[in-house]
Amino acid sequence: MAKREYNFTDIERKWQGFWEGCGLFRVDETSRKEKFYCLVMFPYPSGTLHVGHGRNYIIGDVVSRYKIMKGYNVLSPIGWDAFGLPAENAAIKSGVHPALWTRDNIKAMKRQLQRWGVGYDWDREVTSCNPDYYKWTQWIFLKLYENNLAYKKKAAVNWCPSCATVLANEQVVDGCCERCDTPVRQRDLEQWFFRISQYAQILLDDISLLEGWPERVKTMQANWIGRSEGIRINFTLENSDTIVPCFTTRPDTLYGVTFISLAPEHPFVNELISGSPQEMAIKDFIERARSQGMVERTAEGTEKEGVFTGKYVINPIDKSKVPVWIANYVLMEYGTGAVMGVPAHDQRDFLFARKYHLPVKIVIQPKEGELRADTMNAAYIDNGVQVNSGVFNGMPNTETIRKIPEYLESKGFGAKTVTYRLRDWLISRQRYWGAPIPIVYCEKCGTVPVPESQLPVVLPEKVEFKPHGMSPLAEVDSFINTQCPRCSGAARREIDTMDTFVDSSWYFLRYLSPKEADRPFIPEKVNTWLPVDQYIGGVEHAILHLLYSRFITKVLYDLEYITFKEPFQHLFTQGMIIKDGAKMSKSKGNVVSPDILIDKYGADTQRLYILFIGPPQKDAEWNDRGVLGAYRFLGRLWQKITDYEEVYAKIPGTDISIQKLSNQAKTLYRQTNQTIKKVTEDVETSWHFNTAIASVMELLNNVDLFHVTIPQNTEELDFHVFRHAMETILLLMAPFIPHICEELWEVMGHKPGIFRQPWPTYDKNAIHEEMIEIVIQINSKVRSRLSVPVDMNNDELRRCVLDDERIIALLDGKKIINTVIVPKKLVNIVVK
Ligand code: ANZ
Ligand code: ZN
Repeated sequence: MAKREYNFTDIERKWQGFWEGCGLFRVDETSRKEKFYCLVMFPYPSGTLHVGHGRNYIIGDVVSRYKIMKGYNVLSPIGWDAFGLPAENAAIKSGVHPALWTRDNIKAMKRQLQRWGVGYDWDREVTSCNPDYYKWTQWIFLKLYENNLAYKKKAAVNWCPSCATVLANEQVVDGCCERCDTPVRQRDLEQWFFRISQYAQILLDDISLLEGWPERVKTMQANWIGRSEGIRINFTLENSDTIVPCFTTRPDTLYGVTFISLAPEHPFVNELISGSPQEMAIKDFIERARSQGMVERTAEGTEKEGVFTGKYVINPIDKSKVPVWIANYVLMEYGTGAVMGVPAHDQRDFLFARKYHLPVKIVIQPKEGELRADTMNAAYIDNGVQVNSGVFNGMPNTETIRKIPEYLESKGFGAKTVTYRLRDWLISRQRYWGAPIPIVYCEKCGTVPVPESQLPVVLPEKVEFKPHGMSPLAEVDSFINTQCPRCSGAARREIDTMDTFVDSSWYFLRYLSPKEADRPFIPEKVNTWLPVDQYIGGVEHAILHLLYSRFITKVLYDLEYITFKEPFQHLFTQGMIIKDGAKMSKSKGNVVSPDILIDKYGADTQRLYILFIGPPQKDAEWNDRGVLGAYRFLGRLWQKITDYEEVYAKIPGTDISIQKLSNQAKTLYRQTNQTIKKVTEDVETSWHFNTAIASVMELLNNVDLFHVTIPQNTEELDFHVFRHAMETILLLMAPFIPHICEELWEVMGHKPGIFRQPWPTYDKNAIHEEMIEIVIQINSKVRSRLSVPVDMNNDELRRCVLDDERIIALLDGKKIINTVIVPKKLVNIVVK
């Protein structure tokens, strides 16, 4: 018979068709098997996937296939996070409509995913830019609006003059637009917000429910929420009743205040400076500070700048007179927008004071050594003993940090408060390619939500794309002009669209009933299938996407639509694939295209290499030679199995009894069982796919040392051990390299469908370490030898020796006085 070629192109196409045909990834909702919801973050349809993206989907596929073999009812869906800026930028640049651009990209990327052989239930595909999806994104907006969790306010926003759009804080990198690098400015606009701040505490508390999340991500979530316990201390404007509260976490330093600073946006600022001879100069400074952008203003390296208002406040604790400044490093969005300046004990205040020659007053001295205000060159921020602090002198500041607030509260000079860094979620975008916000403005009725029965508010198709500040929707009269849902009078539509993070904050619910026309999701279904058992995605989403999804889940829980409090039980964040020292990106030109590699070596080679490249949680460097190594391994596997293609059918399988095996077969059988144990542990507990694969490679090396003899009858067991080793390799590797394993499984004479096989289990008796030979002496004369496992302890060994038939015969009629054991060598029985 002609040698069978490893024709990966045909093989991969064949098995992809097979899985589709038998519905391997189609969920049977009537199944009684335990459910397993495996979710990969749905991709943004940017055009093409590179091998770096592939890691995410391939890892997800490994988990799904493994769980299928473990007997779970696996749900593995996919969809498209299809709204967003790039589509609109493409429209501006090349005139192609975002809808077309997106649709074509989805088509191309879908093909790529399928070529990798990653399995999804394609019947559940969701696309966030389709009206049947965004209808329900709008519904979510309405629910938030009805419950006072969506509101509109004028707010300073990050504005990119070049992209002509508002940017979220995270889109600002070093004070510049993440996309085009133009310096970001501040601008006031009426914006829609979601009141996520109301959920700050519960989002923080429930981090404790996220058992299966990486510690690092939980810490990032906690830091982003940024709970801070402190006190608002009321400073009073000199000769006035006006109170300026300052939020501080260090009330122990209150006697050290030598100035206070207001944010440039602080509402008192106008009142303070009007009529001042410095008014113009101050206004000028404020304008500059505001144009700096929030991120830059608070960055550590940014110069601390300020201006004196000419006014003073009174420190409530010692009635001292304190100058009022305006400073760039104070943000209106945090605390009270006003800070008490303690240069001796806060580094930013220290730099500020040195720059503007403000006094430095030490109120905490270290236990050892004494600081001097004129010679210190950095703030002293550690603990110590209170000085210059009236009745509190001599106390440790760890004590006054509690006592001073108690005193202030008793006098009505302040109130303890908790502040969060988490800001409300700005969801308005002055963009076309997003879900329209379902709001109408009526002269008579004011702001009116579009009733659910009128959803979706459909995005008009015919619009002009121009790179200027207004949304293209602003010019579509047929969209803007509408009827008031309340009074039927003429009204105007909101023209902002929603942040795409709103689209992605609930998509994992839609997968359970993607075609449901009357509801966003069916409660019974989501309550059965959620929380997601395993979520897989990039660490770049460790903060916002996950936080927003948690928030929306909690809102739906509170509104009693769902019964679970957290959407994602386990989270896995995979590392990036690096090429030539950098993250793969089109602009850097270091992208490795999966298509070329698949044409040349096949999908399994690429999958194997991506999984073998290193622990999946870590970044890994791409190496073209590694791909070749993976290809060669598949070649060897192919060869080893197809070499005996005709034998498998002739010699039917049989149980393996370890006692009857030759020594070399025993060794291979043991190694095979050890490999099952190792791979199962690596996949199940640590996700070390690379070491799992390495141990299978080692097993294949061991098979090479094994002399396969073609048996003449079934009694000859060695061939069965070889067969068992090869079948095990296929089963263990099936989640990683599914196509070739399916093909070879068939070559070995099985009915097609390796994923119908259970995940292999190991023979506990066979797994023991090697046997060694122990010399048995009687009265120091060698009488026998015994083969025992090396890890046998002395007691077991003694029992084993005394139970041995030959020894029993030799000892007949004699009395044992003593047994001397030299571990791993000999047992000497002393008799009389
Ligand atoms: C006086 C003081 C003395 C402070 C000292 C610190 C050390 P966290 O822990 O992050 O919550 N702060 C308050 N509001 C601010 C604002 N709007 N913009 C900028 N900074 C602000 O930080 C709380 C501290 O940050 C507060 O405590 C305040 O400075 C500053 F030795 O008050 B502290
Ligand atoms: Zn009206």
